[in-house]
Amino acid sequence: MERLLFLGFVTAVAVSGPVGRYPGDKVLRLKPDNEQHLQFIRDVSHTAEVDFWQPHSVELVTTNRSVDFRVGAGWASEVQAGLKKIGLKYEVLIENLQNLMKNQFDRKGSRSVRYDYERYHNWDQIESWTAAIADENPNLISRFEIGRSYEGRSIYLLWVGKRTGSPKPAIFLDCGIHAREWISPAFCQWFVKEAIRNFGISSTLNTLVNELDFLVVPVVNVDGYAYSWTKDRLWRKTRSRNPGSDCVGTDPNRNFNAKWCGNGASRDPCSPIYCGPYVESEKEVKALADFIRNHSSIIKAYLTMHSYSQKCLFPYSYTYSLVFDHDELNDLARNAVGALHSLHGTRYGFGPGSSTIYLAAGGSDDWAYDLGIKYSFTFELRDTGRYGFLLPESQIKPTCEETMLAINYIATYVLSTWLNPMGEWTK
Ligand code: 0X9
Ligand code: ZN
Ligand code: ZN
Repeated sequence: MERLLFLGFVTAVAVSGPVGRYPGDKVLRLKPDNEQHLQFIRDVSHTAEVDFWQPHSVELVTTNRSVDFRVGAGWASEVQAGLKKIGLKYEVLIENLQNLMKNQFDRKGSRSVRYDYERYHNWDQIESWTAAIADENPNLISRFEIGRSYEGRSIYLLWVGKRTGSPKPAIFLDCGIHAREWISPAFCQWFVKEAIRNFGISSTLNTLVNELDFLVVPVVNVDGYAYSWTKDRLWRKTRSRNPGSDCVGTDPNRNFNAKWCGNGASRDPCSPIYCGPYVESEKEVKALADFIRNHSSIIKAYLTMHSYSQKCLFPYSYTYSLVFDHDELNDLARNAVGALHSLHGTRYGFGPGSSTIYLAAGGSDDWAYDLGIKYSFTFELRDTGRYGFLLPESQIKPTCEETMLAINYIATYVLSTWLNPMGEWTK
């Protein structure tokens, strides 16, 4: 039986207002292939209004890797002229950022009571959703508050799985570590919805929900997420204040205890990849890390959802050294993205973070792996840059559907490695 979630009082709000002022701003993509190109990009990053999307910071720009960045309206023509002059070809990914944002935000306030999983939801809506879905599925879902954010918001964890009376192995899944990556929280909500929908129906997911628990944190960086809805759609970090600096926030995915503040992280509070003043300085990171440490005996896999670039990454990102389990994780990632591809033909890359994208110390996946959680993966969801962080709502469904196949694959694999032929736990 399909169970629907009704949220009596939640009406989808008409969202408008400040989402960052970006009229006339463009997003460009280019691929530097020599030192002159690199130098030009560095110069531009200091003089012009630019903001790096992929990679996230000018320090991470290298030759033979494409770069996406936003350039302010007032700088666009000058930067484009400069690029032509040095012979660095570029592509305009987004002509006018504000128009795109405006189109995505100008929607009528619908009064539907059924939770719409094919839309992005603000934090208040997601918070109500966590309460409602737990209330309506008491046999399958419990909601916990694992901590509070810097600004005092609750960080929730949904414990999803059939009650069996005995402790079950678990798969940890988090979303929304980075604020602007809206498809990520949308995926966690989709995942929970699917787990309930399939419950009782004979399906892989049903088996998984019977045998495993899924520990789902729909939004980790709740303050940043709220801020991305109200003030700046492209906010990435937390919202904690940095003493002695006007710049706000720490990159939560540089704040974990995994070669903290090493390569690919910055000590500058103004950097989008600021590692924070000390390990786990961010309350959101501390809450997540504490929970995982306290449940490390049952957590068999750690999955964290980000966007964009369509990749399935595994440790390490803090070093080029291969992990002990490299071959197994590489096979698993290959098969997971193969399953994903089978639905809509979406291509994902895979491999260790360091060699697949860039060195970036202090990430949650590396930390979880070093804690002993072997199956540790970061997903970078759709797309590859056409819309980037502004992935249209029309892509929520296909993105989530295909990603479910990858998660199912990993969960099924993890389950199989722990069960003997009698279906009993062996380790
Ligand atoms: O740089 C990141 O934190 C992630 N990419 S994102 O575009 N979503 O910001 C990649 C994380 C890979 N893992 C680690 N760096 N540990
Ligand atoms: Zn991210
Ligand atoms: Zn589809």
